[in-house]
Amino acid sequence: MEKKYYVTTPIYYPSDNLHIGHTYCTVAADALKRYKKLQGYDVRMITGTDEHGQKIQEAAEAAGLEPKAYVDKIVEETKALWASMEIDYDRFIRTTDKDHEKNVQDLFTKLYDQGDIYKGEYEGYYCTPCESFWSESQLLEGHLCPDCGRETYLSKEESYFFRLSQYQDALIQYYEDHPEFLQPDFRKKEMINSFLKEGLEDLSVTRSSFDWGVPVPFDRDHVVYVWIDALACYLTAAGLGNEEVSFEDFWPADVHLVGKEIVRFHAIIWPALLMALDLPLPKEIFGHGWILFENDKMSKSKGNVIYPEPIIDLYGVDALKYFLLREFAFGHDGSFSSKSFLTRLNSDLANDLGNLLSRTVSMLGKYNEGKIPQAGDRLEVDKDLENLATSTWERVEEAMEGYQFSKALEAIWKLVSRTNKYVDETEPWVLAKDPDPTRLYTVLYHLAESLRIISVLLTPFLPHTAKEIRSQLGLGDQVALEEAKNWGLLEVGGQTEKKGIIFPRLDVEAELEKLRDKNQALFEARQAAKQGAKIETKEEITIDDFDKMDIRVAKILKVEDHPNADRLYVLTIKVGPEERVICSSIKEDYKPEDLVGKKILVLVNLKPAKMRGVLSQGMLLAAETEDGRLSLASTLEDIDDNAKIS
Ligand code: ME8
Repeated sequence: MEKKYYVTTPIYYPSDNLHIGHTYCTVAADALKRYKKLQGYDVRMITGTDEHGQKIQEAAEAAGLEPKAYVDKIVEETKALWASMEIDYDRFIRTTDKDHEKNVQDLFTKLYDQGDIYKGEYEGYYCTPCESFWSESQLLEGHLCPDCGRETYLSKEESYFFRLSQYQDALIQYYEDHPEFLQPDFRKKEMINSFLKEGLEDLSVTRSSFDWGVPVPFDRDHVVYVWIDALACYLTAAGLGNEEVSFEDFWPADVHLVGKEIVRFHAIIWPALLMALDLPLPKEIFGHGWILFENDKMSKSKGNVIYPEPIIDLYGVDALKYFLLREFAFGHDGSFSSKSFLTRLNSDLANDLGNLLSRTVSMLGKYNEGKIPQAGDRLEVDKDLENLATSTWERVEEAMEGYQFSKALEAIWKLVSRTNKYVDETEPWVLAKDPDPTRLYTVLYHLAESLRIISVLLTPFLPHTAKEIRSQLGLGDQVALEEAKNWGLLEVGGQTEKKGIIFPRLDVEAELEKLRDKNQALFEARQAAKQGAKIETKEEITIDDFDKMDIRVAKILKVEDHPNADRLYVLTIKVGPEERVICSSIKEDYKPEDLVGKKILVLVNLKPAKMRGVLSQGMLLAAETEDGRLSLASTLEDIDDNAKIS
């Protein structure tokens, strides 16, 4: 029977703004699938969308659509992106799929019936802008939100809870017994020390304040918490409750590939749920790093998003895949730069690989009518190449065991470079002058054979390129890893054919501009497509309500760190004749030197409140983006402080 292998990506929140960071995990999972297939496994790879929850419900309302219609449209776009990237998934699972919703309900009921889920009351201080509940001990003085410093209110909500706390010891034990369960190692240490050993609290697993979710079957006032719904997708997509795929064949998953910020859900909540359900745990979870843009988080509001589409249009999907997998170490963050992308494209793909293919097939054409010649006796230099070529798979395999895509490609490129060096060492154009062609033929055979092995090893990572190389060598697409282990598989007399250049050399500066323009045009088109959509506002107010607020221009005189709160600044401001102190959580967004001397807007009649021991007299006005970045509000022209806003 064929060995089975199951790999998952996370299921993505529906977004019309998927950037190259989002494609990272999918590209990696696709390469892993293709690699395991090459090894002879029957592989199942899944991806999908995480469609429930309050934010989606609100986004749909804002777009004037029903939630399902809203997500349907985005799902089509997402699938089109994966198709253009040739992501070879076996199921695109949506949390709104009927078989999945049924599974979620069945699992929830089972956990409830056996006492792992119970009904209780969720009590906490709610911060509306942050959409977060806090316990009293987490709040700043005056019941202010520790994240944004704004007022919270006490909220009680009936909720069902999962007895997560009861699985703490079992999880710690599991981690001890299965050191490979969570990788890389530093993520495991973080999980154990920051969460598991700190103590686990029971987890609220339903919501009743909105209804876009899987209903709790025995209590229709509640919908199941999005993370339970989302994680359970891994089971549905493995075939749970589905007759077409055998769940037993694919569960437990061999690996869940996930981004670093969602490791906690996968490494704590998920195994505890599976333990409660009496299901085997996934064999491994790998937390990968983030792709940043110039060391900053990519976000629409910062306008620094890099989209995959322009890159694919201009340079092909293999160029993007190669860069993502080669440039960044999978467990760590990496910074994308178009310049390093184009430079690598030139050096590794055009100069090294492209050139090797092109000169090899050219010489075969020129010296042997394009036919694979018979090799004669081998010299040391030939054996050296053979040895490296037939052993490179070992280094690729070792790297892939640890999900080190970059190391796998590095090993393949060592062989590419060695083969290029072999051309320089053997100088076939000089050998061609010898009336006895034996040595020339040996060298040409070695070049073609080395390229054949390279094509096998490249198949999982650059499927297009591998096919192209094989086609020029006169070979078919079907490959197995075994073929990279043995020398001499190219048949003598086989017909090769020189076709186009696989990766043309680029003028980096000119391409930089082209790429930037195309990316920007797409960004603008997507923004424009959103125009016409309506925003959702708070309840209407009268002008009298507004008049109650006294907002004035103030000048910042001094900015100091708050003595007791890491996230806060203590600002001294001047409003006309008066000096005041205000605490504010803008530390992540501004350095003190960016603030001193600036004029900003302040709500001056807000009731003073102590924030961690410092009396704050008023509130700075700031705009907040979707991803939580703050930008202080000011006036268009420089105007005297104390001027009133009306
Ligand atoms: O978290 N670089 O969905 P999501 C690398 N629905 N990876 C990135 C990235 C970047 N710049 N930006 C995002 C969710 N990602 C949940 C998952 S799974 C049961 C539920 C990755 O759309 C991110 O780390 O916010 C995550 O792994 C994936 O994109 C989906 O993120």
